[in-house]
Amino acid sequence: MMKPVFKTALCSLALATTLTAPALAGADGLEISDAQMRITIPGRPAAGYFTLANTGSDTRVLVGAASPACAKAMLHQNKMENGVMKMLPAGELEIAPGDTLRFAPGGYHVMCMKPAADIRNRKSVPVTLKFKNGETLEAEFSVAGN
Ligand SMILES: [Cu+2]
Repeated sequence: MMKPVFKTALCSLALATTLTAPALAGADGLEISDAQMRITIPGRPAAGYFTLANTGSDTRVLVGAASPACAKAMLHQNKMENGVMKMLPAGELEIAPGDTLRFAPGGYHVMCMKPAADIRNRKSVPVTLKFKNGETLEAEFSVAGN
């Protein structure tokens, strides 16, 4: 497993060592691994990271996320602009057959607004990834940083 090398405000916490979570349900030809929800301090958004491989024969387009553990979940991207780290909506993310999309500190993340009050006490939370063709992929994201 590759470890992210970026440092941002959201990723200053130690990495959990066991991050692999099997997909619970979903879409053929999509394999999610290393799914984690990283929490920082209470009241701040949590950040979801994962690796998503397209092992199917069609291009998939990731368009959104949802979780009962977040008041709202959004796909975001960190971008360095003029020396300042900015956060932008990720938009639609295409994954061609054979390609892997990585959400990792310093790049893409699932922004989990208003995480559930008890998230710190939970081992994992379910997150549903949404695709343009209407498919969804639900996976358990292990809670890291607590
Ligand atoms: Cu964000």
